[in-house]
Amino acid sequence: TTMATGQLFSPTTQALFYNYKQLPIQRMLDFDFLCGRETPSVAGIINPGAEGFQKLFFGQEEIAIPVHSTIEAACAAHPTADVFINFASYRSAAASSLTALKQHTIRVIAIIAEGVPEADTKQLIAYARANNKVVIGPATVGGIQAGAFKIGDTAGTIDNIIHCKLYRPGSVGFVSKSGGMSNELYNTIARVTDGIYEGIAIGGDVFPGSTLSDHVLRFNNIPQVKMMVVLGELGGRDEYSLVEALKQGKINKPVVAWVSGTCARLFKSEVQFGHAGAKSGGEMESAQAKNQALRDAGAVVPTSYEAFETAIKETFEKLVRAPTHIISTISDDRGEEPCYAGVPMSSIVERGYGVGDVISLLWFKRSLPRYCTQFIEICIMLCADHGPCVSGAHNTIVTARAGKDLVSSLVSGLLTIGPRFGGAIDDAARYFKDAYDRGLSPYEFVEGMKKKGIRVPGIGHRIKRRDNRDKRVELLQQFARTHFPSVKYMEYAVEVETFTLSKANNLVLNVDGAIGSLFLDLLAGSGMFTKPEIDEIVEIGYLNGLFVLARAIGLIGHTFDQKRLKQPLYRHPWEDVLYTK
Ligand code: Q5B
Repeated sequence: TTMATGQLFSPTTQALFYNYKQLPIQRMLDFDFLCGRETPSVAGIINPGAEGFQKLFFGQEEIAIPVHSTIEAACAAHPTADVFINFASYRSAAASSLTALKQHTIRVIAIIAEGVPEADTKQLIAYARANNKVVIGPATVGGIQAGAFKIGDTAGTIDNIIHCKLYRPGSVGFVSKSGGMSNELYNTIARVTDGIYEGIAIGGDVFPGSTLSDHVLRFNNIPQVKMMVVLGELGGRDEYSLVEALKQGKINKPVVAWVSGTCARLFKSEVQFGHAGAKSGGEMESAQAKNQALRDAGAVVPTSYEAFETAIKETFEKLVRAPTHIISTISDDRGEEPCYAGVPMSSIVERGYGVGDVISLLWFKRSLPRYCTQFIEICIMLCADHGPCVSGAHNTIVTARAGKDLVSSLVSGLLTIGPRFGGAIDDAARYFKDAYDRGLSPYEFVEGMKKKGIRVPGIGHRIKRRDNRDKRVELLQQFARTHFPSVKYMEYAVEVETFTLSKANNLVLNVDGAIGSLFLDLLAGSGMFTKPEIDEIVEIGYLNGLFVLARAIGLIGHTFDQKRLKQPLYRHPWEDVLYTK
């Protein structure tokens, strides 16, 4: 990065101060001391015709700063002082600035004087540009890099510097035409952001040595600067070069801008405001036109100066509070060890937790009593497999025999889980809960479902019959009767089964129906869930997850089994297909 496009100052930057002005120099040194700088930021003073030392304070200590009679002598004596702060009057400012610019040790000059002839300034600008040097001003208070370096009177008294937190860097790059208003903005920016990184007042002349856009482009290259605030003013076209830079996509950090002087329209004739440059020449140079152009180019431009603070605040908050794209509430892997619902891995192991506990943490976001986690584990164990002939295992076997990998074989089996095969638990819970809670008799419930043309979920099985009951259902019921405080939903499901069995032998309460009704008892009887939580669990449908998880164990087993047996590609036999028209 060249100097003109990057950092101007650092906490070790030193300046030469032209014309002995005690107050601004002392303020620079006070700032240095406040920031904890090791060296004073003023290396030497140039006082034409005088030589010697000037005594000033650096904290409580008095220091002697060398005084030189010429710019050349000062530069020779302080070759590392690369900033030239020019407090000359408007009469001699241009000549002394040009001499300073010509010294190879000087990189940046700040010209404080107001009223420097425009032709002279233009010459300075041309020289500076050609030699990759930066001119701040004329007609400026200067600028500041928070916590590092301050030009002259910038930011006023020490109290104000503390108040505006300028003793340490923030992340806002600020550039203003007006020096007085920059003080105001240092305050505002400190209130609504983490503070200023660097603030520059370019000065109120028609031809500033460096422009608003020069500094915004420079800030854009400084990593510590996260956003820019620009305060322009009516008159001149400087803001349009910023508009151009924005339009050309040269600036990728947010710019909040305001061009002051919107009140100029209230006057019948053209008004010259405080700055030489601050007069509205034509419509293009009006504050309104420049605000609109900046807004159109993508800057954040408020509707009034009063709304400037809010615009800065909101832009900053968007930066620091970047909206997240994912919310997660069940686990956290950022600490020393992962946590499930706040429980660290080590406690899970130390406390001898089982997979039922892990499921209760990750699915239900709480530790459930032992009988509940044991019930979950029994569900997982009992549903892990049901032989090779069921839909899921069949698909997995066919896929494994087609030479596919574990994950493909597994998911091809899992994909069959649904309303008919294994995935009826949620619907069983929904319908049983609704019927029981509404006080429907089994007859009313089953006949009501029939009228609607819906098969009762959890009822019916392909091979299980009244005289060949499903052992898994019995085991689950036994466990629940022994350990659950209440099994009212299960009893209801059994009454429903008694009724359906009176219609057909195969309409037994199946494993899905048993788990669905028993889980309702677990949710209602454990005292661990509120009514709305139970409704949400049933509505979202957590319980098919138990079958999916369990059967994955069996499907993985079937995949390994087929691979172990080196089974060839499966082809269904013709004899088993009815070919018909
Ligand atoms: N009928 C399970 O049917 C099956 C009726 C019904 C009213 C019912 C069927 C069903 C609800 C869904 C359900 C989970 C498709 C089952 C599981 C895991 C598994 C699997 C394994 C494992 C079986 C005969 C007559 C017809 C039907 C009527 C049947 N079910 N009426 N409500 N629920 N159930 N699924 O044998 O008058 O002749 O037209 O959809 O809970 O998947 O091991 O295999 O661990 O892997 O094909 O246990 O019950 O009976 O279709 O021939 O019907 O009964 O309307 O009446 P089937 P169908 P009609 S556990």
